[in-house]
Amino acid sequence: MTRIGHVPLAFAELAPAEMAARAREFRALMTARRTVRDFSGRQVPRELLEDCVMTAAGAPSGANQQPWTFVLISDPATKRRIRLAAEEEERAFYGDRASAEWLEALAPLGTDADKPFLDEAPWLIAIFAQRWGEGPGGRRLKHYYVPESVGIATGFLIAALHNAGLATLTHTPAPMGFLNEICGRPENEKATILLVAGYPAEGATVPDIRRKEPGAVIAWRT
Ligand code: IYR
Repeated sequence: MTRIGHVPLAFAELAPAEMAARAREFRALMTARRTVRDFSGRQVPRELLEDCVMTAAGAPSGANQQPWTFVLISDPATKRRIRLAAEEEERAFYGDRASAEWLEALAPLGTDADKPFLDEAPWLIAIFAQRWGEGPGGRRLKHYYVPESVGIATGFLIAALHNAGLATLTHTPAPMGFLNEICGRPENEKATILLVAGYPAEGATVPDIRRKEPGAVIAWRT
């Protein structure tokens, strides 16, 4: 395979004061993001979702293979099927699959097997990681750094949705194989996260959590 052509980088240098201000503002914006579990049924236009997803699709990926598929679901019947299938898995998880240690870690958040947000929120985004793709002549093309790439894209997506004024929840029913069937995705794709997006319900509350201090998350070697 030949090297692809190169084009000039579009880079607009900012004044240092502007850089500092933007870093601060973005920190404040993103720190204010909270995982929401109570969603309103208010509609959200699909164009908003498309812009946010295309922000995610611009994330860096291993060998630029862009190994992701985002399934955008607003159809009530499909959301209901997903809710029912997820709650079945969750009942097994909270019933006997999860270790006592795991349940203890979750207890402060007060989560349980009921997932009403899966059919109340206007949008579900099922994020699929493509373990392999299609190469020349329909041959199987191995993808590299798939979990890292899809994780980065998911971070972009959560940031984009928050920036657009939407509440989000990262939901991970396990196992998630049922999403392939409901979303009609092929076997090379593995569901990684089911992202719930919409407006928060009126009066929604969130756990009173604290973020770790800089000293606990940063190790400087200057
Ligand atoms: N998937 C389950 C359990 C769960 C696990 C973790 I780790 C969380 O941070 C939250 C929930 C559920 O969605 O309830």
